[in-house]
Amino acid sequence: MSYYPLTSIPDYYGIDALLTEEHKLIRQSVRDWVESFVMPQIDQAAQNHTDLPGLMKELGKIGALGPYIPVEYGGSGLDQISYGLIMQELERGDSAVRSAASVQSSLVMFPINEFGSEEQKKKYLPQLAAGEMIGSFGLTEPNHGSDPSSMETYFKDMGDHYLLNGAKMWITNSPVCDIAVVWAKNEEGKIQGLIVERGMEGFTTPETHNKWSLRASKTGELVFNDVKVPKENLLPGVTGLKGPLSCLNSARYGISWGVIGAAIDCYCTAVQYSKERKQFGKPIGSYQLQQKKLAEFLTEITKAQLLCLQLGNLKNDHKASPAQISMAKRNNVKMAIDIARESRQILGGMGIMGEFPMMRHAANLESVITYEGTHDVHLLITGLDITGINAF
Ligand code: TGC
Ligand code: FAD
Repeated sequence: MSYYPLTSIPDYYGIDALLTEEHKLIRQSVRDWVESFVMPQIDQAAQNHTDLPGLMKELGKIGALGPYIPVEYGGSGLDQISYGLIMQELERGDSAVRSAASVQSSLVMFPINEFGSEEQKKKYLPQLAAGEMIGSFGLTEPNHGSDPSSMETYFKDMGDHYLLNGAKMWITNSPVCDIAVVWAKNEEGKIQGLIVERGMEGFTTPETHNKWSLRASKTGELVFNDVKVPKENLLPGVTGLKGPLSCLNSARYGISWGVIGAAIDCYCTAVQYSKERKQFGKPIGSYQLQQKKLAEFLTEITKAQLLCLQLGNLKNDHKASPAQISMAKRNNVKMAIDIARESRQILGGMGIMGEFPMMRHAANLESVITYEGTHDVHLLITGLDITGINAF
C-alpha cells in the first residue's frame, strides 16, 4: 500500500476533465492493481534483485500488454491516451513494471503488428497479449548503442533458412524471453527484423548481473552463433533503420507518461512526510525551503501531464512527429529523476530506506534517462529539428 492517500495524487490543472470515462476507469483499475500486486512486494524484489513472480501474466490479465493492438489479435484496441495512462500507473509502482509492459507492447507486439505477416500476427500476438509468451527487443550491441545504424549483427540467406550471427547487449527480459525481435543487417547491409525463438540452436541469453538500477527487471544479452532462423520469421513489412526507430517512437511515448507516475509517487510521499515530520517544533512542510521544493515538483508534474496529454492527442491523430516524442521523453525523464533525487532529501535519513520509494525510483530512472535514446541524443534530435543540421 502506498504511504499517502491515493486521493492526494495531483490533478492540479483539472486535466481529468479532458479524459473520457473509459480513460478514468482504465487508470483506476491499473492503479488498484498496482496497489494490491506491486506495492506490497516491490521493495523486497528490488532489494533482492528478483522478479515479481507471475508479473507478465498479471499484466496480461489487466490488459496492459498491447493495449492499442487490435482486439482480433488479443490486444484491447484502446487509444494512445489509455496506453499512456496505463504506463503512468505502472511506473508509479516501479519502472521495472512499466519496462516489462512497454517492451512487450511497443517493442515486440508493435513491430509484429505493423510489419509482420498475417501468420506471424496470429501466431505470436495473442500469446504476447496474455503474457503467456515473453518478448524482448534486440537493437543495442556491445559496440553500438546511440548509433544503431552501425550494428554488426548480420544474417545470410542460405536458401531454405537465414543464418544469424552477432550479439545484442543490455536487453530487457532477455534471460526470460521466449522470443526476441532482433534487428540485423542482410547481405546488402540493410537492417531487417527477425523473430528468434528460444530453443533455436546457437541462441543464448546470458544475464547481466549486479545492476544498481531496475533491480526488479532482468537484463541480459542475446547471442547468435550460426542460428538457423526459418524464412517465415523475417518481418516482411519494413527495411532500414526506420523499422526499429518506429518501435522506439511508441516506447518513448509510453515512457513520457510512465515517468510521471514515478514522479507522482515521490511527490505524494514527500508531501505526506513533510506534514507528519516535525523538527524545531513544527512540521518540516511549514518551512519555506521545503515548500519551494514541493511547489516546484507540482509545477513540473503538471507541465509534464499537459505535454503528454497533447502528445497523446497528436498520436491518436497520427500527427506526433518523432522529434515531438523525443522532447517529451527527454523533458519528462529529467523532471522525474530530479524530483526523485530532491524529494529524497525531504525525508532526510529516512529517504534512503526501502520503506520509501525515492532511492528505488531515482536508481531506476538512471536507466530510463539512458535507454530508448539518451538524454543527450534526444537533445540532438531536437537540435536537428530546429536547425536542420545533424550534430550527431
Ligand atoms: P537517420 O539517418 O536520422 O535515420 C535513418 C532512417 O530512419 C528514419 N528515422 C525514423 N523513423 C521512424 N522513427 C524515428 N524516430 C526515426 N528517426 C529516424 C529516417 O527517416 C531514415 O529513414 P530512411 O527511409 O531515410 O532510411 O539515422 P542515424 O543513423 O543518423 O541515427 C539517428 C538517431 C541517433 C536519432 C537514432 O539512431 C537514435 O535514436 N539513437 C538512439 C538509439 C536508441 O534509442 N536505442 C534504443 C534501444 S531499445 C531500448 O533502449 C529499450 S529499453 C526498453 C525498456 O526496458 O523499457
Ligand atoms: P553510448 O551510445 O556509448 O553513449 C555513451 C554516452 O555518449 C552517452 O552519454 C551518450 O549520450 C553520449 N553520446 C553518444 N553519441 C553522442 C553524440 N553523437 N554526441 C554527444 N554525445 C553522444 N537496448 C535494446 O536494444 N533493447 C533493450 O531492451 C534495452 N534495454 C535496456 C535496459 C537497460 C537497463 C539499459 C541500461 C539499457 C537498455 N538498452 C536496450 C540499451 C540502451 O538503449 C542503450 O544503453 C542506450 O541507447 C545508450 O547506448 P550505450 O549504452 O551504448 O551508450
